[in-house]
Amino acid sequence: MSDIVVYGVPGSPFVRGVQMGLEEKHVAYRLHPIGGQDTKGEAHLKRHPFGRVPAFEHGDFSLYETQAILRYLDDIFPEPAFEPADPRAAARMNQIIGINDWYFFPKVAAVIVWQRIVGPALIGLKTDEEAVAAAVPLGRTCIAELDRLLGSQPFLAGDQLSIADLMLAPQIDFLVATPEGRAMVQGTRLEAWLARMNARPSMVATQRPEPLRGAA
Ligand SMILES: N[C@@H](CCC(=O)N[C@@H](CS)C(=O)NCC(=O)O)C(=O)O
Repeated sequence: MSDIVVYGVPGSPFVRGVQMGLEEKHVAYRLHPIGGQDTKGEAHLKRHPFGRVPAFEHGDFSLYETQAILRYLDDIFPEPAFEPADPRAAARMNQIIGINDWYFFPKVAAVIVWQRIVGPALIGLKTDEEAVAAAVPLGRTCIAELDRLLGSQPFLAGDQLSIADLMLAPQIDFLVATPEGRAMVQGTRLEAWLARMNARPSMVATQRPEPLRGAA
């Protein structure tokens, strides 16, 4: 059995990013599924005191925070490299991770995807239309900026797949399952990028489970 364990809610974009990293590197791992309602439970808080997913173990080494996990994987399994050697490409990758962690996930994707898909599917939530509408302007800014940074490159930080693609593809794939997300991404170069990412075996192998797969 693999000594790598990913603890996470199946389908969560951050969890999926770590799983994709392991799939891309062809490293065996075990997904220990956590229920959405169990992230703040005692057992999981011991792994992740902030009650989030993913949490990660490699033998006796435990870690949380998606980008830290992906950087660690890149250090111990160097091929294929996820961090560009070119300083400017590496800086772009880090910039895009920052956009995801500070603006795009917490203020846009988490709000719209929760209100439109996850909340209704898992707890029968009635969508708060005002919350969705309030998240759209920043969403447009994030998507416009990611589109600009992608430009005509194959991947977000240049010629090679990087941690930026691994973190953003699961987020944007989830967002475009909502009408607001589809409208934001339509007509941008991110559409073709997402199609290329969705064709990768790492994305195919880490599909969201059924209740979270459908379009809102
Ligand atoms: N900064 C964290 C963010 C992780 C995060 O927010 N994960 C979400 C799921 S995509 C989560 O755990 N949500 C559950 C909750 O808030 O209870 C990371 O990079 O791993």
